[in-house]
Formats: sequence, structure tokens, C-alpha cells
Amino acid sequence: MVLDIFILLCLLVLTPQTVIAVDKGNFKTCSQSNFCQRNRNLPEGEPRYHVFPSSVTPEPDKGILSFHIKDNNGVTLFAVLQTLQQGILRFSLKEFHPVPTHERFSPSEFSLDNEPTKLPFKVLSQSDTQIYIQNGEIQAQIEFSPFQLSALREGQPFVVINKRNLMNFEPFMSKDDWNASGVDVEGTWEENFKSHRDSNPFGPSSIGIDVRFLGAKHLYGLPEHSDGLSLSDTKSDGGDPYRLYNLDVFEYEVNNRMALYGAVPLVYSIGANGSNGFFWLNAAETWVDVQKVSDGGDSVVGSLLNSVFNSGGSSYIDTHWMSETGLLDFFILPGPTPSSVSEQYSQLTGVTPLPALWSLGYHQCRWNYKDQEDVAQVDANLEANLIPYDAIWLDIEHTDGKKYFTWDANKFPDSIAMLDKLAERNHKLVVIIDPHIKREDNYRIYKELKERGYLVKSSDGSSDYEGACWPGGSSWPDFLSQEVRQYWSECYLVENYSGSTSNLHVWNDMNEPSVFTGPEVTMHKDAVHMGGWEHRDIHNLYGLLVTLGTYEGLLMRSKHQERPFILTRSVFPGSQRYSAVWTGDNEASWGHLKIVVPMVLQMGLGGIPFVGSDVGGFFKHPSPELLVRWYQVGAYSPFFRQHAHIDTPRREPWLFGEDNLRIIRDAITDRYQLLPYWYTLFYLHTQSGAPVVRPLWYEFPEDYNTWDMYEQAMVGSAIMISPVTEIGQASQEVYFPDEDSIWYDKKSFVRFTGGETRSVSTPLDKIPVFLRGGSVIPFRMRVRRSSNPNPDDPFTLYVVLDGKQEASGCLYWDDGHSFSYKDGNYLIREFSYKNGEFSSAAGATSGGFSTKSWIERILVIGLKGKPIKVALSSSGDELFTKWDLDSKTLEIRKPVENIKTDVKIRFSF
Ligand SMILES: *[C@@H]1O[C@H](CO)[C@@H](O)[C@H](O)[C@H]1NC(C)=O
Ligand SMILES: *[C@@H]1O[C@H](CO)[C@@H](O)[C@H](O)[C@H]1NC(C)=O
Ligand SMILES: CC(=O)N[C@H]1CO[C@H](CO)[C@@H](O)[C@@H]1O
Repeated sequence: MVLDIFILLCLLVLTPQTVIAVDKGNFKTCSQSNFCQRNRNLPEGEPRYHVFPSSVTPEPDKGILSFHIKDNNGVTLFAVLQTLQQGILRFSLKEFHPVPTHERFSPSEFSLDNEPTKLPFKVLSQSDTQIYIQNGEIQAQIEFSPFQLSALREGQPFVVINKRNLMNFEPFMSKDDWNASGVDVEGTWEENFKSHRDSNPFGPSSIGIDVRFLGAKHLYGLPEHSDGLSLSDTKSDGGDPYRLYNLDVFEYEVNNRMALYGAVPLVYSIGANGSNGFFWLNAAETWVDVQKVSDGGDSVVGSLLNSVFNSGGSSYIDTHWMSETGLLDFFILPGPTPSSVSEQYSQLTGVTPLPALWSLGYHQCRWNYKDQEDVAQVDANLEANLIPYDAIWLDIEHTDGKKYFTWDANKFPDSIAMLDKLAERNHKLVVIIDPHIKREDNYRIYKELKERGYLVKSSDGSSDYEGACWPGGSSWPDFLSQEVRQYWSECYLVENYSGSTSNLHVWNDMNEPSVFTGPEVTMHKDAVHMGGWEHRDIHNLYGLLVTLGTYEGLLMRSKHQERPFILTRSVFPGSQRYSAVWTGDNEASWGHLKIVVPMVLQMGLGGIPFVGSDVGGFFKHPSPELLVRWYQVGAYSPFFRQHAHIDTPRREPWLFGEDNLRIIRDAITDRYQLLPYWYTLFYLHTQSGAPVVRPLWYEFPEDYNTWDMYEQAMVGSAIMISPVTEIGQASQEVYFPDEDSIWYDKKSFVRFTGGETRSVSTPLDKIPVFLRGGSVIPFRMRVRRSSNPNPDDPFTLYVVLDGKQEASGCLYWDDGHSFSYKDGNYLIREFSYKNGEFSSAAGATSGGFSTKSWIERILVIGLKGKPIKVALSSSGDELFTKWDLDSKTLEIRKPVENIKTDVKIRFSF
């Protein structure tokens, strides 16, 4: 039986052409999920939870306020409110009495970067009905009956929890007690979906809460969905809530709230109260309803109340969070700006450490480069066609029978020679390593995992869990266990991974985990992990755990000398610390191209900045026009890789004629020239958690025209992209945000005024990219074979002036691959132009990196007029300049002999 289903599913998976779109019947709707129904159908406004006033125990010095909450059935819950840094509030809830029959899982250990710092609070008032405390600039108020928690700033609430009394906490109890409580046992205790039965041995234990964002007009976040950026009202359109349950959704659709590969239960609001965040820390299946309420937004009174954020009066957005099980644990991030929300979130879950510079270059991938000869050909063709690239990739066919950490000896007889040959020209190899392990006794890794009891167990708790994936019958390592992760890490050591060298890097795919024979193409929820945890408890965390094991392995391999590069498909809060991510198995269609920017933005807001899409679309064959336009989007995505399904025709850039090749090469060239800027943005991310590519409203929260935009995006704070995502589009409307801003076309330097929408012509070779007045942007114009053949190559600076004839910006630089920056081996340059003087100075924390790089060119864009003299301020020595009358740009040649030299240049008019 199992085999039949397996063969059927494999056929489906292997012959995509026969299937036009996602088979929705394979995936649950809320009405097919018992706990989602139970929570979604709760009556609004019926008080069910009350705080015992006498149990309220403030411990202001420790930053902990604890109390008991009683439900209507006499169950007592234990609640803790913690006051954290930057006004962050953390609330958690678990059973107290009666003693639960099972523990609740918390992913904190893996998701949180550190134990958050608790700060002392002040009790402002306390009575029999409420307690009111102060945490930095934020207040928290708990009302006792019914239980309600509000977060306030200057005494004005911005987020209210349990306003609608949708809080729900199903305590773990025996089957008899559950039955006695009057709720149907059918479907609550065990559940069937298609041919799959979930034994749910511990019974219902779902949790839920409603969260109101006062004054909010839009909510964003909840990656991963193939949807626009501003979350839609899930209650008004009769559809399902947003679902967070990591799944391998074959041929996913765009504009859809179905679950995808990753889950980050985090939202940002924007509106009258600026921007606030809410982070629900739970690794079980989760659904989130969104309801937008606008009362009086358009009335006169409403508009009189408008703040600088032009809120539209007293509108608000209600959300309802529902998880199948786990600790009820959430954080309120007070903002009040989008960048403060992302900073607060990154303080909790960490940041992406500085990536290796090469990983920001262009990646050439396909399922599959057939053999060593094929790899050599592709490498030679990239070089012959003058296309810089950093890595070539191998998909599952490189292995011996889909047994990872092995090679197909016929196709790759000398993988080490291949790796070394690539390394000679500074190219890398990335290979796929998936977590499904072929059940074959002569496969050493399987044998050892099995013998050591390292595999996930099936619901009986003793036999190894079995399912089908690429190799056929497979089992899955139990990555929840530190010992198992340690084993997995060691597999990456060069001495253990035969045919590998340190030039091999890693791609962890199928880590949702994808199980072709499992319910919804994933692991059964009643499968058992170490410590008796069910897969249900940890599901959304599994992919992160795989990358954690890999990350530690790659660190170990280099003896902590080299920054690991890992690409993952599945993510959870904290994944950003280990891996880059791509948006999974998309398809070659204009609709999928259009959804790339919002998906990249969503992931970045979710704290995971290193993200991109399969250029060209994974399934199906792109037209040359679609492929070219996709390269133009890819070149401005943080992660830039072409990839394609095994059944598609080859699509390397030189296969589409000279003109298309030239345009694709230009896009890739743009990427390489801007690498210093990209690298600096990743550095800035490590400092503040700011996404690298971000929504317009993130930079311009007060320009409400941007709040509903997602096809345009900011790359850092200095560059705006408005990529073409429609067929035959000869021109497009571009909105230039912020009426105080000035913008310049990146190539022609044509000037645009902020606050206006303008039509821009978009022939195929045009990428609409605009520079923001007020910025200094570092480039390296000499494009080589890859990102790093000549570390001493010079920099070029674009000094892009704003309306006040000012600009500022910075450059972060180091060796691009090691951890020596941690010992101060880096440089930071601060650039500015003000009062007619350009200056390059060491940044406050500048380190001791030594380099021969110099500044070969400074291009000043937006000068009011041609200066009569440009000279070094110190010596008065005049510099060689060239004024371009058409574009009104001034070029200064070879102004600085070393990038590290402090210099001031005086402009006389
Ligand atoms: C639940 O309890 C009722 C009696 O209250 C009993 O008739 C029924 O069989 C029980 N159901 C289950 C599934 O235990
Ligand atoms: C890796 O190699 C070491 C040393 O040769 C060995 O002790 C260890 O068992 C190997 N581990 C794995 C997972 O292959
Ligand atoms: C802190 C703050 O300004 N809160 C406001 C949030 O929005 C609502 C509705 O507009 C106001 O009533 C609050 O005062």
C-alpha cells in the first residue's frame, strides 16, 4: 500500500508538465483542521479568563510579573509578564492546576539568540481590578476580569491583547476528563486527513489569542506566503486565515494564503501609532486571521484626529493567532518606527552574520549539471561569455542514488579535481544535502544513524519513522537532539565526506521536512522526537535544526576560520543566523516574477535578509523576455541564483542570442559593481537587524502613499528599484516617495522629485533603478571573473546630493571570508558632502584592515552648478575633474591613493 502511494506521488512529482497547478486537495483548509475550527468558531466577547487579584506578584527588580488566570471550568493557568530591553513585553502562559498530562514545547532555545535581558519595571498603580506598570518608555496594563493586556506609550494604548475574549488555552488532560468537559471527542482527539490518521495521543492542547493593533491601517509579515505585502482581511473575503505550517507545496500558486516552506509568526503594523510588532513564538501548526476595522476613518472627526502618520482616525486591525499546541508565548514589540520593530525583533532572534562576499555574487544552478564534463563546460562558457559568477551548483543527481555525502562515481569520478579546478579561478561549488536518509544498510550514514538510535521514531515511539522521498524509502535524523546534530556536523568534515574539499558549500533542501508519503507531503504529527516530543510540537522548527547542524559542521570543517554558506528552503525565527533562503519551487510565469519582490520583502521583515528567487522560475521554460526581466530582479535581490527543473530545456545566459546575453550580462555586471554596497548593507544588518531589501514604507513610514506598495522596494536606504514584471512593458509608472526627496536614474542621472508618480520608459535593457539624493554609494567598477580575484581593486563613490546639497554614506570592508573582522580586521569609512566639502573619514569603530585599494573616481550627482575649483582641503592641490553638461555630474579622477586615507575635498563655486 505504502509503496503504491509512493509510486503515485513520485510520478506526480517527477512529471510536472502533467500537472498545471497546485493540488489544493493535498493541503488542509482551516475547516479540515479541527483545532483551527475550534478556535475560529469561538464566540467573540464572552469573558472566559480571569486573573486572581491575590495571585498578582510583581517582582519589579527582576522584571517579572506573575499571576494566576482561571478559566470558566476551574482550570488555573500560570502567567508571566516580563519587561525586556527597549520596552519589549513578553507574556507566557502554561498549565498550573490541575497538573497537565503532558509538557508544552518552547522553541526559545533555538529561536532566541540569547536569553532576553529583563529590565526592572515600576508599578504605577495596582488595585483589585488592574495593575499598571512602566517598562522604559512603555507601560503595560493588565485588567483582571476578564483578563486583558494592553501595551501603552505615554498612557495611550497601541496594542491590546484579548480585547475580543478569543484567548483559548486547552489544558492537557486525560481523554475521560476531556469527554466529561462536554466537548466532542470525535476529531478533537484523533484526526483523519485523506488516507492519513493522526493518533494525537495527548489530545487537544491548542492555544489562541486575539491581538488588536490600535490606529493601524496595514499589517505586514507572516512569511512565508506567495502573497502581496500588506496582509489581507481574511474574515471579509470568506477565505482561510494565513497558515504557517512548513510544507513542500508542489507548484505553489501566487496570491495565496496557503502554507509554504517557511514560518515566521511575526507582524508589523503601520498607522496612527507608527509601527508596532507582535511575535508569536510557537513551532506548531499556526493560523492567523486578520480583520481590518475602520470606524470613522473617513469622517470629518476622523480626519481631524489624523496624526503625522495620516492614520485615518480610529481604525484598527484585529488579529487572531491559533496554534495546535505548545507554550503560549509572545512578544509585543513597541516600535514606534518600522526600523525600531526590526531592531527589537533582531535583538530577540539574532541577525545574519556577515556572509562570505562570494555568496553575494551570481550563482549558476540547475537540476542537474550532469557530470564533471558538464560543470567544466558551464564554467568555460560563463568565462567565454564574460559572465562573472561565484558558484556553480549541483542538485540531487550528483549523489550515488540520492545518498547524500556521496558522489555518483560515473558522473563525478574525480570530484576533488573538479573542486580544485573551480577554486583556481575563485569559483565555488555548492551541493545539495537533504535530510531524508536512504534506508539502505550499506549506506554508512544510514547504518550509523539507525544503530545509534538517531532517527525520528514513528508514533509507537520505538521503530524508526519511515516515508518516501527522493531516494525512495527514507528516514529522518532527529535534529532536535544535540548529539544527532553533532553527528550530522561531523559528516561535513573533509576527512568524513569523501570527494569533498573546503571549496564545497551546502544547500539544505526538503527540510520542512518533505515526505512524499506523509500527510500534506510532510512528516506525521505523531512521529516522536527525543525527549518524547511529538513532531507536532516542533514541526516548523525542523528546517532550522537541519541548518544549525550544517552550520556547526561547516564551522568545524574550517576550524572556525571561514564563514559558512548554507542555503535552506525551510525557515523559522532564528534561521537567519545560519542560512540564506530562497523562495522555493516557483515557475516561469510573469505572475511568479511579480511576486518575487513582495516575498523578498516579507522574508526581510521576518528578520531573514539573505533571500532570493530561482531566476527564470523553477518549473517550465521562460521566454527570453521573462528570463531577462528575471535576471534584472535577481541582480537586485540579496540572493542571486539561476535554477531550473530537470525537465526544462537548458537556460544558461548564452542560449538566448547576443542581445539577450548582453542584457543579462549587464544585469549581472550591475550586481558585481554594487557588491561593496550590498556588503555594507549586510554589515549594517548585523548592527541593527535592518532588512537589506526593504519596503518603501520601512524607509518612509510617514509617506502613506507607500503603505500599500510592494512592487517597488528599497535596497538599503540609498537605492530604489521598480523592476519590470510584465510582458512587453515599454514604460511604467514609478512612485518617488517622500516629497522632500530627490531621486536620480542610476544610469542617465535624470532627476525626479519625491512625492510624484512619473512614467519611466522601460525597454528590455532598462532596469528602473534610482539613487536617493543624500546618499554616498560605494561601487567597484572593475568586474572580474568572480567577486574576489583582485582584492586591491579600487572603489568608485557616487555622491548623490539632496536638496540641501548634502550627502552621506559609508563603506564596510574586510577580507570577505574569514572571522578576522572580529579581531578588528576591517575598515569602515564614513563619507559625507556638506557645505561644499567632501570628506572621507574613519568610522567610529574602524578597525585595522590593511589594503592597497584606492578611490579611483568620485562622481558627484546633483550639483547646482559647475565648481570653479576642486582641491584637497589640506594642501590646496587641485584635483583633476570632468564636468558633464548633460547630466550635470562632476567626476573627480584618482582623488585618494588609499581607501583608508582620511581626506577632505573643497569645492569652490
Ligand atoms: C464520552 O462520554 C459519554 C458519556 O458522558 C459516553 O457516552 C461516550 O461514549 C464517551 N465518548 C468517548 C469517545 O469516550
Ligand atoms: C568523522 O571522522 C572522525 C575521525 O576520523 C570519526 O571519529 C567520526 O566517527 C566521523 N564521523 C562521521 C559522522 O562520519
Ligand atoms: C500611543 C498612541 O498614540 N496610541 C494611539 C493609537 O491609536 C489609537 C487610535 O487612533 C489612539 O486612540 C491611541 O491614542
